[in-house]
Amino acid sequence: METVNKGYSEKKLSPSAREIKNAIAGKTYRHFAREVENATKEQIFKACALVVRDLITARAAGNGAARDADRQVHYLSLEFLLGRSIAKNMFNLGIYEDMRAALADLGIDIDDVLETEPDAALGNGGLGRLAACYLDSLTSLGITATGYSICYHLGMFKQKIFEGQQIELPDPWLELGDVWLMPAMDEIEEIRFGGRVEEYWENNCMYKRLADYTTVQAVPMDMRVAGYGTNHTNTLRLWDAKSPKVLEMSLFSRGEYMRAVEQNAMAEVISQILYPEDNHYEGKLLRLRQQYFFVSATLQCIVRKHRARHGTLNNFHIKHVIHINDTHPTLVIPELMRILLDEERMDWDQAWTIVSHTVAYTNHTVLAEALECWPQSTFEMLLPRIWQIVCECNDRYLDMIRSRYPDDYNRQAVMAIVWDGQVRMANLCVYACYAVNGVSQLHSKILQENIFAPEYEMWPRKFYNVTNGVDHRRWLSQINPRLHGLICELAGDDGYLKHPNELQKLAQFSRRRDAQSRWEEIKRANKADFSNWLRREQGVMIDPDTIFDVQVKRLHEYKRQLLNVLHIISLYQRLTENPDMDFEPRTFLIGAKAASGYYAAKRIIQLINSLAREIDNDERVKGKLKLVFLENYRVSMAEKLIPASEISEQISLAGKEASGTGNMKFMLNGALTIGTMDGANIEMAEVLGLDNIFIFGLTAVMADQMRREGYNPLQYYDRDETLKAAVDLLSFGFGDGRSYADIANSLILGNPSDSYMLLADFESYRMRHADVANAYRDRERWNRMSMMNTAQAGVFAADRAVSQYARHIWNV
Ligand code: 26W
Repeated sequence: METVNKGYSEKKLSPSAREIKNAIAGKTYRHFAREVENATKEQIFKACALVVRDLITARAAGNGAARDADRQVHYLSLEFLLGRSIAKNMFNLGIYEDMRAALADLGIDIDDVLETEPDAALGNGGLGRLAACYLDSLTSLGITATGYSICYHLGMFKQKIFEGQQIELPDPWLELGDVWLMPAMDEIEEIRFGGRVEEYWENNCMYKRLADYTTVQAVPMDMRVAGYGTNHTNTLRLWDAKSPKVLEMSLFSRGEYMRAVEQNAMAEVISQILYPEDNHYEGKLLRLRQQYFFVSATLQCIVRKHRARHGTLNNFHIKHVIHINDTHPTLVIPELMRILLDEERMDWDQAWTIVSHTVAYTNHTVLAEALECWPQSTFEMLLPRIWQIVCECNDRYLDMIRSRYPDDYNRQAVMAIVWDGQVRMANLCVYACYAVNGVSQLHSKILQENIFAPEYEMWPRKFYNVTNGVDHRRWLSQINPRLHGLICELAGDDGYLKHPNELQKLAQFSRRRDAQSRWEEIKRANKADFSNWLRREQGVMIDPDTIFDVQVKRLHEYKRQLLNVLHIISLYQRLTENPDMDFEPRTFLIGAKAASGYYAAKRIIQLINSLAREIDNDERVKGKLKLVFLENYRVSMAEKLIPASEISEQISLAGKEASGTGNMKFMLNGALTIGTMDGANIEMAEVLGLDNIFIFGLTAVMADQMRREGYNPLQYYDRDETLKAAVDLLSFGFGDGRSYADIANSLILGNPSDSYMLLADFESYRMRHADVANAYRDRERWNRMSMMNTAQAGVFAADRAVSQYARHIWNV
């Protein structure tokens, strides 16, 4: 068809750009009956996305052989925090420049198209984003893998700040985000809930089946994933819950109109919303329904395809590895047992051999309040057959423990799967899975020595460490094109894209003044870009000639945003007492969402906003100190912020942050870390050397010891004037009339107080910040440190992590 041409010469376009241009115009016309110049920006976005999607589909069509691989990975995660896809896909397809030129030729700025895409926020934080990074690496490394999750209609809530407080708004991302999804109506699965277990005889054997159950349909919504530098593609399958049509019709015909609609809604709520709790579980029935829905649909799908190809499930564990991302998909274990026992009619031992050779588990947190335990009554009512199987697992497990440790009742109590009216998902995982891993060296050690110590004693060879990694192509090359350009120029090529360790080539330039000054200019330009963006987005002005000190992550007490606040208060107080002091001007940027029911976290958000306002209204610190609460922190904001960041705050109490992955993204972009010896910070310090990172505070061992000996925060409060003044300001309150005595009291009064030992670490944190400011003044030193951070960040690439999973755990 004829395309629009606003008088630009088509001759300037390369043939491939011209094809893309025609394709966009074609999509706009066919899907929306509009010429490009009359289309809305949403329609243009969708048209571009469809063009991109077609290219991925064409790649997929070409790699049918690869999908018949010998052994496949199935990555099950209740969260995939994808963010935006269009730029990522264009990058991986290598069509970004053509697309930009094509759009320019249509009179459209590519950035406007990219900005129109909503984030697919199907996750809370680290665990969900990790799944998204790994899916990219799996694909780029040519590994045959499928990701599975739920097609939440509402993703992570949008955060608004109103009068300093967090308000949660719904996130109906599918209105535009559905453009990436292709329903596979021929692969719908039926999921059964409730009912009762019925025993029946056949050929002199007794079998079990569910009766009087209700069903929900699981509709696959597939997102095709393109890799970088390969034609290989993979699929992310998101399950959408639908009411079964037949049942609904029968109710209608019986005149039960209201009940039919009710049942419809009951079924469809399953995929309605992502639970916004991070690192905190609640034994909610709907959440358990989500988990079983997801797991059962996924397994039925894998099993059906396997049967069609092999005619038997005897070799299931040879052909598949099912990876469970934290305990959320644990029900795959009893669900696969159910299929093998009840449908395939295997005996228990045979079924167990298959299951226990198929499943691998990654733990992502040691916080007790995050370990999932379901109340037995809920579990039994919702999943009666699964409950029987879990009980059988528990009985056999306890028999085994008793035979190994006959008189050790305590060991049974700790290791049991069902205990005290609770079903403990982590214990079932460790029992059933052939591999269990943590996500950083320290975290894996804590799992082995603490959380799963008796299990480790029983099966030491089950336990692994795979330190997390991030998609370095997204988190460096794509989001920081200036730095990418300089790295390629210095390194001589873009080889680091496929071989992240080649970033080390930068090290030899870290002392070169010319390279340093270009490095610095790029950071300055990124800071200016971010400042402009923030002014447009949030109406806040920040000065790109101040240090950008950033803490962005979920709001949680263990992550200690409050420690950051106490330090900012201390700087503020010092400045107001001494306005003419020599002071390196700083902008503190804090972004965080609090789980909707997490009161203490919401209070901290309010506090940050009160303090930000107080500082803004104080003429004495103008131009020197600024604090901004970044509203609605999300993947697409991180992509703009991280390239502009200079200091990365990674200040969790040692022993609490399993790994952290934001820390790695900052490091890749040349920000320097101020952090504790926690999670992957330790490994960052190891590759950087202590000269290139600002480490402070208690180690995990010291913190444990201090807790055992009786930690007393008052002792620090009484002794440290600066600390005392900062804590007292919380109680005293701010110009907006708000006092935070409750927070101050949680630190120094009460039992327990200061659970995350902020006061113990405050002084060392403050001293380290003084070192940061000094280092910043020495531009030569700072730039060298910054370059060394990027140079050493290659080990934190997801490609490395996924290769380790492939070799040591998945055997693919
Ligand atoms: C059931 C409630 C719930 C929800 C989410 C419990 C636990 C979670 C996640 C496991 C929390 C999470 O995202 N953990 C983070 O995982 C990252 C990836 O491994 C790590 O880098 C972070 O340190 C860890 O907090």
